[in-house]
Amino acid sequence: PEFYKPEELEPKWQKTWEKNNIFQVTEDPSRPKYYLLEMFPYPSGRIHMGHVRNYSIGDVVARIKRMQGMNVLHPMGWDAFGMPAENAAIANNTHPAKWTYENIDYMRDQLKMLGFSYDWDRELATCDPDYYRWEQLVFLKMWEKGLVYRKRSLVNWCEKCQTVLANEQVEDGLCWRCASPAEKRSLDGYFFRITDYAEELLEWIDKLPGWPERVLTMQRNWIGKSHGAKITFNIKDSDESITVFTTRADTLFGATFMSLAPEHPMAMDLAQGTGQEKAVKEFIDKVGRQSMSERADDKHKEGVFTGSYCINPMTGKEMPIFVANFVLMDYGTGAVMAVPTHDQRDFEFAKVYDLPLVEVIAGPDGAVGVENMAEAYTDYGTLVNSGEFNGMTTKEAQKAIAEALEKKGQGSTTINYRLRDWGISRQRYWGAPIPMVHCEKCGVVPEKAENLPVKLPLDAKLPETGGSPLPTLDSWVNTTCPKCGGPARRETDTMDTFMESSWYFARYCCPKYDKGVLDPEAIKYWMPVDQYIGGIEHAVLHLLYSRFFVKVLRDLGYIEENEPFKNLLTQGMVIKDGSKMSKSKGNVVDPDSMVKRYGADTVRLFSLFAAPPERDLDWSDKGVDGAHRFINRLWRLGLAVSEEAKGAKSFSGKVKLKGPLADLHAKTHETIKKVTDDVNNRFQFNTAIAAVMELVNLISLVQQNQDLEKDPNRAAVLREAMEAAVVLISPMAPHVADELWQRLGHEGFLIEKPWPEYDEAALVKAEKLVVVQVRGKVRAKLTLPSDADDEALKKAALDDEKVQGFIEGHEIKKVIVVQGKLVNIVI
Ligand code: ANZ
Ligand code: ZN
Repeated sequence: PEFYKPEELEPKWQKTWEKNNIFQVTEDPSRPKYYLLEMFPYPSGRIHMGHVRNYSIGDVVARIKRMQGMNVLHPMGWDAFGMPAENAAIANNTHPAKWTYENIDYMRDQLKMLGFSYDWDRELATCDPDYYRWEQLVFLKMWEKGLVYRKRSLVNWCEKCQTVLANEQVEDGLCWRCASPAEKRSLDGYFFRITDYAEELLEWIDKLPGWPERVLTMQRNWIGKSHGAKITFNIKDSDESITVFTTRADTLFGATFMSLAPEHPMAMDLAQGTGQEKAVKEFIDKVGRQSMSERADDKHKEGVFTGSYCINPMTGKEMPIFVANFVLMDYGTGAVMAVPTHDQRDFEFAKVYDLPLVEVIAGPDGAVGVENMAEAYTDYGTLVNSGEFNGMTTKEAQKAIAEALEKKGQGSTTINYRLRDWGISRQRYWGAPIPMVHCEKCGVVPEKAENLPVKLPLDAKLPETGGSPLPTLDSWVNTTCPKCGGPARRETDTMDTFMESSWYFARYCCPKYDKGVLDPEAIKYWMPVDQYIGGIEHAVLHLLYSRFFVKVLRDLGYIEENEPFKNLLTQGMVIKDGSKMSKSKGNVVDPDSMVKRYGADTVRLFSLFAAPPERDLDWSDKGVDGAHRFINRLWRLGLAVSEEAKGAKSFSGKVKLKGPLADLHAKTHETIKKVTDDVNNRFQFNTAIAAVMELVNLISLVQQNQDLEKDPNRAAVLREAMEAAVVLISPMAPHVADELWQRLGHEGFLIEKPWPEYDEAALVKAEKLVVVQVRGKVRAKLTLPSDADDEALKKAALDDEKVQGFIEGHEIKKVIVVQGKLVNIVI
């Protein structure tokens, strides 16, 4: 027998596919389009199993949609800017560009080795000036439109990575990349007005039925819309006032002090002349050194009295003003009216600093009395101790109190979002330059569009200490002002790399277009992405920025779509021995060595078979062996059938079959139906593969069944079943499938063949005649499915009306089934 040799046949087919350009696509208005996209990789050096899984899932969908008659766009490229390139460059004494492009070359070969059906003609790398020049143009257009602004702000700073981190890049107070504590710094930077789009981003969440609910919820929470009120408190013995944001205006009568963020602009002023100056200054400095996680931490709630008071607009009572570390400057107004009876943080704070408690909300059991309160009552209820508002519910009072304050000019209802504007400046080298210039005379001036791209200089040498070489690179910094022509300094910050990934999917539609950001025709044809596939870890960062960016591109006239991704599939992690594969855990399985050992088809098949896409996949060597055995079996059987059915055509379905051949014919069509159902939209590749495995088992049984050797339909039925198995498995294991297809006497590539259709008539089970005897006499003849087992036969016999007439009133002693054809009832 000829052995299955993936090391020979896989490279052979990959070359043939490439030579025939079968994965290349162009816009074709006569065919429905399908845009399938997997999240592009960072060129870190090597493909890992997470990629293999992500891209295997995508490849199956791409191939099936293509076979189902769609014009499928399936591109691949590289998210190529970013810090690891700088770190690797320093460590290996090389240049980030060299490191990046070498990695790309290596990883491209790896992807090709796995046989994915990418249109490599559309490959793009975001570090290529031909890519980022258009991003720079979009930036300039956004600047013109006022969607970018510059401001000095406290930013999250990672000392280790020497860079600013976006809020989204700080997780539990730690840098998302290196997990060291995030600090704060005051820096000038560029911000995108994503908050202008908060409401629209929120509204469209309800119009994305093809996204997992989990991701939508995370985005909803991230945008964090709160209905509440702004309330203004006058400062005692002063003309000034402080405004707070509260979601609980109904508790205003219980507000007994105020808390300001340490960064609040009035914090120091309020202390002037009160004797508290030193204490307040020391406290502010101390909090400035605390990490965000310490500040958010429940155990570290602390504050200091400013020495000043404000006046409660309802009770007229004085409220001491504190500075407290748990109040954040970038939420609401940076000031909080503290209600210790109904807010737990305020309650704990009041206990420490001995501040008054006034109960204003009674629960279902009535007011409890402040002396009995062990903790704040934070639920809604009925107002007490609140003057004219007593007896109102929380809801009623929120409205009534806001209205009363509005009359006095001291408040109004408002909406607050948790979402912050997107700071995109990075003090990094390996990123897209921000196309701005600083002129002493003209200030901050945008570069002229005709001067784009502002190319990142590749002759820069990275400082050993980390950080960017750009500020000290004179040839880069010294430039002329685009406005006045005088000497000026070039911006040395680069863009957040999340910018590149926020629109790459659009550029794939026209990667070589050189007349503008996007080719309107191509964009109109391909966008939106019909199916996007990637990791859940991008639920808010990348997926929210991309949604924002498409809305910006729309408002700039580059695109008509409102949303980038119609459907989203978030695949689970690849784990081994119970934890995510990672270098630190030492449980990494390298795709290269797996492909070398088993072939790409086995690796692909296993990663699709071992779990449904959204679940975590537990890597198991036994499982890989199993997948490999299955492919070997398919191979041997495929060759045997191709030999035996050489002259035969595939079964036409026109002749009535009997016995095992009828069963195999029915099974073939059942399998086509099941696989089609499983893969279409439900992406249940694991059960689809299991169904093909069952079909292959049955083919094997029939093929070995010598009783059938004389049946004239045998070869045709075997061929029909074998061809179905090969076609159905081809999206998962394309190399072996194309080879067997050829061995079965066909030309061409399966991806170019239509997806098989099942014959409804064939699904009707083959039948057999069963004879029922009672006391040795034939009493009934039953027609039953040919695969009915002994138990089913017994039951059918005993349930039969005629038979029941003969056994009624008798005790049944025994029921014997003979050779699956005869039921003998002994009474
Ligand atoms: C008074 C009050 C009484 C509050 C009460 C709550 C309960 P969400 O729902 O997340 O929007 N707050 C406002 N600005 C803050 C800031 N910069 N830092 C920390 N906390 C701040 O939360 C809104 C509530 O969070 C506001 O309502 C305010 O406390 C607090 F019984 O005001 B509340
Ligand atoms: Zn100038």
